[in-house]
Amino acid sequence: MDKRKLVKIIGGLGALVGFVASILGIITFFSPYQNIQDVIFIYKNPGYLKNQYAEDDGVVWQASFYNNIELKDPIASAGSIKGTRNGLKVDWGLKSPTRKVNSDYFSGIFTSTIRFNSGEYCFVIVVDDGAMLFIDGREIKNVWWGYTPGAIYRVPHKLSEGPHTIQFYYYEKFGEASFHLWWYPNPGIECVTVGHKGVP
Ligand SMILES: [Ca+2]
Repeated sequence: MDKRKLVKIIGGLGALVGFVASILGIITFFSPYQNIQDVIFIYKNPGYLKNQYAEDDGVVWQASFYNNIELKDPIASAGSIKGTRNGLKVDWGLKSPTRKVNSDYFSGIFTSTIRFNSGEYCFVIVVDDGAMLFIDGREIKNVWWGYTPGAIYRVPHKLSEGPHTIQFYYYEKFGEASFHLWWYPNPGIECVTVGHKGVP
């Protein structure tokens, strides 16, 4: 093969790779997910998000709110909040959670004791602005650093058969306020710990 032909072929392949990479980049940019692996995972599992957002059979969580972002006493408001089938999802938008709580610069602790089958679970957090997750008093996820648009934080965690106490610490600095914590059993390779505070 002459040299010019070879250069043309290599150039063509390079352009193709560049084209595919930019298409993937554009899809990722416009999707609500953090990276291309998330986009591919959701694409391959079309029922996944629908199942995770199911609102039936929610359990009750105890909630306490503070008018600061450090969970510092006194409690400004306390009550209960209904969760989803496999987690807790709230979206306060620009509003405050209750009449006695700020619409910005507030924090809250959400606690529930939930019965699990034994096995490994993937705990997933989407949060605006920051959160920490404790299971049976042990910190398993810490993303207490501020809102990262599109970020989905995951952590695999093994549980024994029976009730376990789930505690979700949350804070809102300003703008929109929302979080979604959920879990599913038997996670695959998509469930890896990234973005833990102090362990990037
Ligand atoms: Ca916010």
